[in-house]
Amino acid sequence: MRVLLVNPPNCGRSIPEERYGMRSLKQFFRGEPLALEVLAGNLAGHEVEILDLKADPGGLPAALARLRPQIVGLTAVTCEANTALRLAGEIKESCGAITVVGGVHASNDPDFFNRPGVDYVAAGLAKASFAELVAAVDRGRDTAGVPGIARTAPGAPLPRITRVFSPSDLVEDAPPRYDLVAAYRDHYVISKLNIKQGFVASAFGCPFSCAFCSVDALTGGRYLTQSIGAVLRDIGLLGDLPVIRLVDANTFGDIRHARRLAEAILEAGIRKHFIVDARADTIVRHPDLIRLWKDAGLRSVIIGFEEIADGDLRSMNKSSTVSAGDEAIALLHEIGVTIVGDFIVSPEYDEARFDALGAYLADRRVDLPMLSVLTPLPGTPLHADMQDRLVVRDLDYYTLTNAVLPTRLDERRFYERYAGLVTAAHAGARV
Ligand code: B12
Ligand code: SF4
Repeated sequence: MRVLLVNPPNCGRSIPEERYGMRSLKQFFRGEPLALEVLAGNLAGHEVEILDLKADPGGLPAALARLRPQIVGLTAVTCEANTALRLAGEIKESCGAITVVGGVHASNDPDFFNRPGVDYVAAGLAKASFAELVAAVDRGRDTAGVPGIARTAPGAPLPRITRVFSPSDLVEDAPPRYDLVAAYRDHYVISKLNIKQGFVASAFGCPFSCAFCSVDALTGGRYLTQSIGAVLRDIGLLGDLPVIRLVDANTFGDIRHARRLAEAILEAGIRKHFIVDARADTIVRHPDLIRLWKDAGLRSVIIGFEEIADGDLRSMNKSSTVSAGDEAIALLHEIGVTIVGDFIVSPEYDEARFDALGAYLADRRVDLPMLSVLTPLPGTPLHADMQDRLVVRDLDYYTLTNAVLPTRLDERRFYERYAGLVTAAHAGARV
């Protein structure tokens, strides 16, 4: 079959820009669409292309005309959901292809895509299930029974999507098709540093369940690791790229696996810089692991500090503490690993809480603080708790840089304080 996999363009809207002319809060990130490369890897025997509209925003008509796809798969996070829906409608109208939407938003809020223009919704890791769907279409078989994927029924309830994810869903013997994005490779750089980076997955899901996080739905709450051999193979496939971002939600969620991976990188003589996501409490509990990873090339750790008071961390079900954050910062500086720190600014913040976060950031040596606004993302426990309080429901604004809940401060003042923190954080950035 001819299959086109589409990464939506950078999208999402900005309230501070639209209402108050503040441009500094709009973020545009780019990186290779590993999800689509992974899906393509398991479609041997089919003619597959990847279209990255983040790198080539006007590329859709030409790709449709060239490939004349029979199936088009779209990926989308929440702020891309409206765009994916619109693209699916345009694609169907233009070439009549079967459209399938998957990814973070489809996994957390599959009903959203139960609309005209979308034929199937895939939930969770879909490397195996998407290949099963494509094979069923190819052979003219019934497509209703593929676990993990539902046929849409606009106007009627979407059938319940069930699939119990297991290591077999990783289909490890089929590597990601990095070659399919070769034409876009120059776009995949770490912004500001202009260093090329490649993405590799070493694990999926997370053993924790923070209330605001939408990762749970991707694996049905399980934490699944890729075999060491598969991770080394994927690093090798990326050739001479100097930086490897392990895009796992939590790279050190299984300490034994994380240790074996670092040892294997050292034994194989791989000389790369690695960027990983890790929790502060894990770093504090396992300093030897972090030292081992430093030897293996660890350059930066992305840590979700989230909040600066233990009560707030508890209410987010973060299962970590402010002091663990402080200890992790000290340890990483001692070892010589830079820290990218994620912080969540609540719309509930008043002047005093903004002051407190500003003082914390000025005091702690987080090399690059990343500040997002607390956003109840559909499908998360936070959304279940707060959906009645939402004042913005248009998913275009769910970029994590807009207040979709009421602000305690006057709204303009909230964004002024938020923008002030972001500017200060980036001015002092050391990554
Ligand atoms: C790498 C990454 C990016 C990259 C690349 C994404 C891309 N497609 O271009 C970049 C840097 C561009 C990016 C950008 C953003 N990101 Co991001 N990103 C990630 C990260 C770290 C890893 C994703 C990944 O590659 N995983 C590995 C692949 C193999 O797994 P996967 O994506 O889950 O794909 C599997 C399944 O989901 C499914 N699947 C996925 N797509 C499809 C499509 C089809 C057709 C099918 C059948 C199946 C399917 O099958 C895949 C293989 O098993 C995740 C966190 C995480 N660890 O999940 C956040 C994450 C996805 N990002 C997030 C966010 C918020 C953003 C931004 C909005 C940030 C911002 N403020 O701007 C932007 C969105 C884009 C924009 N507006 O500019 C959130 C999404 C939350 C949500 N519900 O929306 C996450 C979960 C992190 C978080 N903070 O919680 N991101
Ligand atoms: S530790 Fe990180 S990845 Fe895991 S649930 Fe919490 S926020 Fe999500």
